[in-house]
Amino acid sequence: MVGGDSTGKGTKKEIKQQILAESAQLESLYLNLYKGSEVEFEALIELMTDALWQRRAALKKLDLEETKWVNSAKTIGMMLYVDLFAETIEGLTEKLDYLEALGITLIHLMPVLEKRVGENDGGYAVKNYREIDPQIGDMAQFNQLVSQLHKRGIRVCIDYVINHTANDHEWALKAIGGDVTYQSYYWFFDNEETPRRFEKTLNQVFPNVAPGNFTYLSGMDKWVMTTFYPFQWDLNYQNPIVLNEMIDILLFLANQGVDMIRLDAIPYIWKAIGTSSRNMQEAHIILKIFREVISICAPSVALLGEAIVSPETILTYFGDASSPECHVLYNASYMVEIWNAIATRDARHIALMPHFESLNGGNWINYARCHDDIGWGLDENRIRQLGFDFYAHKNYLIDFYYGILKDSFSTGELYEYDPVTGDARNSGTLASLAGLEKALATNDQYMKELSFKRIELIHALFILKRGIPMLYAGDELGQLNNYSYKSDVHKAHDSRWLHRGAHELRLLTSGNKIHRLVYERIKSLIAFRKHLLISTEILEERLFHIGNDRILGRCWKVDRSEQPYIQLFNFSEDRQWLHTSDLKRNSWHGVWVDQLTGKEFNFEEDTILLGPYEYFLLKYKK
Ligand code: OTU
Repeated sequence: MVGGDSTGKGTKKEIKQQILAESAQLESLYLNLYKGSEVEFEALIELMTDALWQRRAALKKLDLEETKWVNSAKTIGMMLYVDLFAETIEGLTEKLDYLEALGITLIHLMPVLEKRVGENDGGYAVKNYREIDPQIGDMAQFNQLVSQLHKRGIRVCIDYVINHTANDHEWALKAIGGDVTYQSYYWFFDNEETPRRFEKTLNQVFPNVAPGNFTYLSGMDKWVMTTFYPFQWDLNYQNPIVLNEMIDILLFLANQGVDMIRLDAIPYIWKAIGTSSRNMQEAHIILKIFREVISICAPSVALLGEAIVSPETILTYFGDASSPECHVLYNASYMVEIWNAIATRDARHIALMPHFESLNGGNWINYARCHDDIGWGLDENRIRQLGFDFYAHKNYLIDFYYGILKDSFSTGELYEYDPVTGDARNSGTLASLAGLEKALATNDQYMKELSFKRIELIHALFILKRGIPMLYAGDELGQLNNYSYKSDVHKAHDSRWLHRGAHELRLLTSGNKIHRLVYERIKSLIAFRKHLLISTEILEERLFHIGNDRILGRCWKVDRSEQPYIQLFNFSEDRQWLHTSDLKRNSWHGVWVDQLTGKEFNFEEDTILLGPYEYFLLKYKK
């Protein structure tokens, strides 16, 4: 990194020299992607120089630590919408005690930048990347918030929607006005011929709510590429000026003091006719360029890539030996398999997952729910290997979480249902999907207890896992589905709003007491993780075989301890026994203590009993 001296700023010329001295890799990536674009590369160096010149001394001091915090086992995240959580930035400032008491050390504030007027995909259609959305506050308040969070030891992540802008972004408006320079920022076509050729090999992200990948603009009599909603115009990264603009904004955001930037929809950023236009090699080069720029100009800022694709493909976004890409990625496959195993009570869906170690010093984010739907990105081969028909199995999960199966405890909705193929994704809050909504509606004590245990188990599965646990605000209170979106014209067609209700803090004091119990339990799980890992890191995590398919076995190797920590999770509402031979096979003998409850287990006895949805974290005693 450069600018290591946090006191002396150096002249602009010196800063440029420092950047040039470190930009060999950047230059080769850039000029390989954009042949003959020496002028644009020179412009990139200039804008980087400006950004580094403007970077505050306090941030440069943080830069000396680089992104070490990303790998700390003490990092616990929560993602939230500012407006849903606290209406405004000021409102959020007043709720910081709540987040701190819960033990959160990283908050992901979902789209905070000025969004499109009217329908805006929950803020993922950005009108202006340099302003905070006026409905929640302004940049001065945001900067204040960041420094208050930092004082409390809480890091901040914001979204950067890089694949598209809103159609009321300044560039789009200029393009509509006939400015060809800005038309070249997007994918414009005079007629439908090229879009048709493109469509032959493209998939659809929103086949129901936004079919097709192109939108006809009648006022201009032109077509524009819109992979997501028609008001989200895909940026054209084949134009190096677009990349320069987007890097300029990246550094502007980094200079606001945020610690992490979530790059939205990275698999989509490079398009080429005759291809799927997803996960293209050039998309990786662009991410490598982002990473080089960040490590030169703001090395304490981590890039979180959002790629919800197959696990093998997600992994590639950590980069390769030649150069790194994202620091952090979502462990989407683990999320899907949690729900798969919960519905089927079959731990093998997780137990048989291949191990994907994060690369290039990066880390995974583990989570169960977020603001999006659950897309069933299952591993077809593994499902077949377990003896199930893949399509029947997937349909079972879809119907199970829709709640229409007789034995389903779940209350959810379909998302992007395709009546022709029967394919769909599912929406719903963690608690409703885990059975709390049905249990409360029927006031069945047994179902209430089971759903409580399920909610706890699901949280334990990702809080007690190597990586960064990320909670979705509201889940810590066992919040239920919110159906009010159905009466809002901008939302009714998009069932993801089912799990985007306002944060119901009142549940702590009023309403069914089960919400308070959920909150207390999750709070203690977070505290437990932090306490357990206070002076140690998880060096290695692996799954081990257990003869009982209802039980998942996982262990951690931690430093300063010869014996690992052993985790056992029961995925069933029935009691389950496991033979201690499944443990002794790994050379684990003697007496072990559950760190959560203090309960002791002697591996010399024949079996170990786990109650409904019970889980243990065992440490060797003697
Ligand atoms: C993301 O999700 C956001 O998380 C969504 O809230 C946005 O609507 C969307 O981008 C557009 O900005 O398809 O169903 O592989 O899965 O980018 C959610 C990545 C999505 C995609 C992901 C996208």
